[in-house]
Amino acid sequence: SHSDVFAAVDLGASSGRVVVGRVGTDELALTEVHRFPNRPLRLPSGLHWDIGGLYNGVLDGLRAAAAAGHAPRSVGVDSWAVDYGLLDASGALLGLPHHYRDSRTDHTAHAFVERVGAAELYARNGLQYLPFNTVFQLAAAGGTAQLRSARSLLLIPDLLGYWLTGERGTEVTNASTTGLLDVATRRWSAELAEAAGIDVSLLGELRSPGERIGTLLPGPAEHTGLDARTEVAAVASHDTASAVAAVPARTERFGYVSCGTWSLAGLELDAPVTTEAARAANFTNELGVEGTTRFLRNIMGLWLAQECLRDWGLDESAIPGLLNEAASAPAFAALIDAGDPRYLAPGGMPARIADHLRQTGQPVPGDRGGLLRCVLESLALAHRDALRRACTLADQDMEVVHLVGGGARNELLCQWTADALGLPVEAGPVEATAIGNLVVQARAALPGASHADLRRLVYAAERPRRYEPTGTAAWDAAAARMGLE
Ligand code: LFR
Repeated sequence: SHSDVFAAVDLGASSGRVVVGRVGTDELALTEVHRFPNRPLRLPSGLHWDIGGLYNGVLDGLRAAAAAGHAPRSVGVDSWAVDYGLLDASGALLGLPHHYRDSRTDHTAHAFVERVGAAELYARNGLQYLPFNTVFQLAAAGGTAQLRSARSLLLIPDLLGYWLTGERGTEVTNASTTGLLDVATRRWSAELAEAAGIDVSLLGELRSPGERIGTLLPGPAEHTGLDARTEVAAVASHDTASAVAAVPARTERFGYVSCGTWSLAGLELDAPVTTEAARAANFTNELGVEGTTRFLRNIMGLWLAQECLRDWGLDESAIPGLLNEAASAPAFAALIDAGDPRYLAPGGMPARIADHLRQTGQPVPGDRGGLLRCVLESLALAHRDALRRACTLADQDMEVVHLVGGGARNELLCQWTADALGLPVEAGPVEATAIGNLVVQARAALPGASHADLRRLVYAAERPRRYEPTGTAAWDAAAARMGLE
């Protein structure tokens, strides 16, 4: 038996981490060597990512790995999707990347869809409508000095990969979230680029998960203390693609919810589904590892709860107490549509939820536990709706749901998702994204290992916790009340 060490850089909306993993034929052992906050910048020009701070966090994490004696064979970077930096002809970054929750696409995204036609757009890119898709961000940036001077566009993980290695390119799972990739050919679409008002040459050469990007530049090698021959590898650089790659499924008939700041709920398919019904239900066809399609829908996720906590001035230590209060609050007293883009922007979340409840003639919970219960029940209902619709649209069935990511720690959400669906939920791993990042790197070093083998490896190392459904009747009634499946 053979094993190797790899490093995963996993950037999330509120924190980044560097995880070292030893992966072998029957071994998967993780060590988190560094975790750092990701604090967005609110500036007069809008909401941005502190990309310099993130890059320093990456370097610090790799240095921590080297200092602890790890010598990773390669490093892989994943992050959230759609956001990008623009480079000028010399390779210099033109301004801070915008945050996908920035409001500048609020009006332009719809206008773009009207101009191109929703059906035409879906037939071309197969993506659900989300106002922040890269294609809409670029349309909103039309006429800016930055876009005029730009000679290349790099998605966040590819930008960091460029700083680490000097090599440019675009990893394809993340490219599939831009709205600029042709869903049929899986190449950049010149028509979509033109519609967005950019030259297709701005978009980098595509690379696949598992491909080599390059070796560390002298600067990063020196700063981190890693060997200059350390490779940077393309992984499934869209965090959700990495998370789905790590789903510890033992059957092909599974649904998944990658549950953290967002809940991404859907199926892994061999081919995209771009029917009119799929478009009307706002399902997306993003790319996964091994040429698979991630047929899923975005649901607001734990963002709803995180933003309530922030508004109340509470930190993570308040969560267990609040969850206890939620567990004893009245059931199904108030429900919201957890897929509604009205919850996209930061700020004032409890008041926005209360407004929504009043508008729909529902009582507003009188305490925090009640509001949290409203959020979690609404999320469980949204998971049910998305997964049931995905099965209908793709003509598949499902016998188990894998819930991975930070949400797997939330016992109420896992149990309620099982109850709502009337299916067992297997919860975990919490660090699915980092694990997916690592196993994709390891794949090259484990000849003959199939994707199913890697999933079994994850299952053995991080045995999920199983939640059996305890009765769906009340959930059927709640779903009917909300007009959901
Ligand atoms: C999850 C995620 C989602 C994507 C959203 C914005 O972290 O990557 O898949 O829709 O963030 O990029």
